[in-house]
Amino acid sequence: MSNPSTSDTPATAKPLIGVVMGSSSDWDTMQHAVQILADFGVAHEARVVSAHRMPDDLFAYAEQAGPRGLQAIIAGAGGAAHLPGMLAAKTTVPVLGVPVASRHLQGVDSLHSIVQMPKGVPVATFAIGTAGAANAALFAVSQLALHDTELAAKLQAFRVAQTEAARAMTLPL
Ligand code: RP5
Repeated sequence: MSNPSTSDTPATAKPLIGVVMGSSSDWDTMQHAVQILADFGVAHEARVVSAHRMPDDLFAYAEQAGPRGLQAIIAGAGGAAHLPGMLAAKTTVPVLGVPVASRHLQGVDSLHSIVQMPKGVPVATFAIGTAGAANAALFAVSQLALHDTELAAKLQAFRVAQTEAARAMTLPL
């Protein structure tokens, strides 16, 4: 998997989904969101936008998200994970928050930081770690698929393949 700075879809494709994270150390988790978007052929971009280390960039990204045509922002962060909430404070583009597992508190701190938004500023919050990153992307795909029949067919095929894989599971008995 490539580095975040090189994972944008081609410049000709206008990104529909923005994937942002607080640090390059979040990439191991957030690449799972990017992989899903790539698999479904959804135009996207991925970049580091740190709430605490580059707050002006965070505000600019949020303010430009709507005018740039982003349909959702998937935001992953760990620890004092203010990135998703502060993005949501500055844009009405839906923000999907992914708590990244932190070094000391295993991501429970990240989860609490992201999920406990005050009334009126929502962040859709997903599971800690790679499942949350993948599911945030699948959720974004499902929202886009409401108005894209080709994408809806791909999503249905994904679900069928997943069901077949589960049915084929065996146990070491
Ligand atoms: C957060 O701090 C990032 O989202 C990351 O999960 C965490 C640690 O960042 P690094 O110290 O690894 O850059 O802002």
